[in-house]
Amino acid sequence: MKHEKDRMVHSPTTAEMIQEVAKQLEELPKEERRDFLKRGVAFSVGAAAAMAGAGASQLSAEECKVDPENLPPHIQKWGKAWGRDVNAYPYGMPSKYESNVVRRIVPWLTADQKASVSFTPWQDLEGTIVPNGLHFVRCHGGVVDINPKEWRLMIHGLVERPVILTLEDLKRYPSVTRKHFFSCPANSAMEARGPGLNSLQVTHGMLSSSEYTGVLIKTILEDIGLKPEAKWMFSEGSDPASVGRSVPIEKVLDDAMLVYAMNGEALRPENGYPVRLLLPGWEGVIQTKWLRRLKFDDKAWWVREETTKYTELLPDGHAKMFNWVFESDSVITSPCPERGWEGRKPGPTKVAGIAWSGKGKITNVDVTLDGGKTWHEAKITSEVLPKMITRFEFYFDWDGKPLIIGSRSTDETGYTQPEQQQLMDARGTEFVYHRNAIQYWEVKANGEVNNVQIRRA
Ligand SMILES: Nc1nc2c(c(=O)[nH]1)N[C@H]1C(S)=C(S)[C@@H](COP(=O)(O)O)O[C@H]1N2
Ligand SMILES: [Mo]
Repeated sequence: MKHEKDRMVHSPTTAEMIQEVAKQLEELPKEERRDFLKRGVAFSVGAAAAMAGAGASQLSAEECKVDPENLPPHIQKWGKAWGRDVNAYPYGMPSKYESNVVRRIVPWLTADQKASVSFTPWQDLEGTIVPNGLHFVRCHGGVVDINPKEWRLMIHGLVERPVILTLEDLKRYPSVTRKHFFSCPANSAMEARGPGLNSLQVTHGMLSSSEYTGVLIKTILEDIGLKPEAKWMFSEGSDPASVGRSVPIEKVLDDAMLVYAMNGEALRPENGYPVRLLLPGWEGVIQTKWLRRLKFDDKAWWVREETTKYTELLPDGHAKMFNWVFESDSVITSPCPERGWEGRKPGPTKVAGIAWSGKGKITNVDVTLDGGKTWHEAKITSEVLPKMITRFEFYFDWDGKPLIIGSRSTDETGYTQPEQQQLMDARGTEFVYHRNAIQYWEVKANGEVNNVQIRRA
């Protein structure tokens, strides 16, 4: 790629996005306009909220004030009186000073807030585990509440002994506990054709990671017997959307899990309580929540979510189906549009981020400060586990001049993340899912950080 001729493409401003909606509106048939208009109005509010929301705090001015009398060497005010009762919050809550660390939605993105998505705030997270209350939520029919005593899992089709399991039955099987990232294939989909919103929470917030506890499906199949003709497993949810998908038997017998706990506690309702399917490293849509049925057969089911949806339209007009696995990906989380370097002095500094691959371990992460002309090896700062978030940092002396920063990860298959231009050359302009191109942030001299893309001129 010739960098001298590259150009930088910016994230649109709110005004530009509203104009774009107005233009699309004109092109719509009249009947459809009214519906779209409703979304258009929300669009402007949402775009602004998505960009500004992250900095907003729910604290009063008094609570945010820094009183010099309350700094060392003075005895600080919280050291002069009794604190709260130890069990004031039987289920503990983060500090009130962290009340802006929440999931967020983009209101105009979906027609309602039930078939919708709420994004993980990576700009505020450290380490490799996403707390349960911040795991992204993607639903096609809303969140349902299931009484665990009424939960049943039917396993049938090409098995020797069909069963209907209770939660207690499931928990009697030997369990495993494993850490994995979890992502919707639409993570970064808004970046597929150009920079989307100016927000890390939106560009990469359909990604989370957890320590999962559950039972390998292989373990259950060893007990009930899988017939040799079985080549596929159909998994079905019990919510109104159900979101059934066909899973090839190789994956089922490798590391597919029936998960009942996340980060030490029961799954949250949003994530499929009491039991969800987990297919480590694979796209989220195939990992059925609120599971009710597993059926084994010798062929796939060709359901909606694997034929008309979640396929990739290629330049030659063919659609790629069954595109399950995530390739190597990464993003710089600090700085990012929500957490810029405003007010920062030149000098020793660092950029930090996350990398992940559905194909195994991350072996290497490089960081660029000049829009991809030169790359420097980053330091891995966390455990390196297969199909799991890996943390990296890169240290340098910032001279206070503008930068275009980005990261690219390589996984144990030797595959390295592509540039956006390479991805578009290979996949055309109609793809939206599995967008794993290098994410660039522009850092201005005043510290402001913007979502940009580098394209061949
Ligand atoms: N039953 C059911 N399973 C489902 C869904 C759903 O709406 N219903 N959404 C799917 C999609 S598209 C994704 S990305 C993941 C989201 O899981 P999460 O909400 O725990 O992040 O669940 C998948 N499994
Ligand atoms: Mo998804």
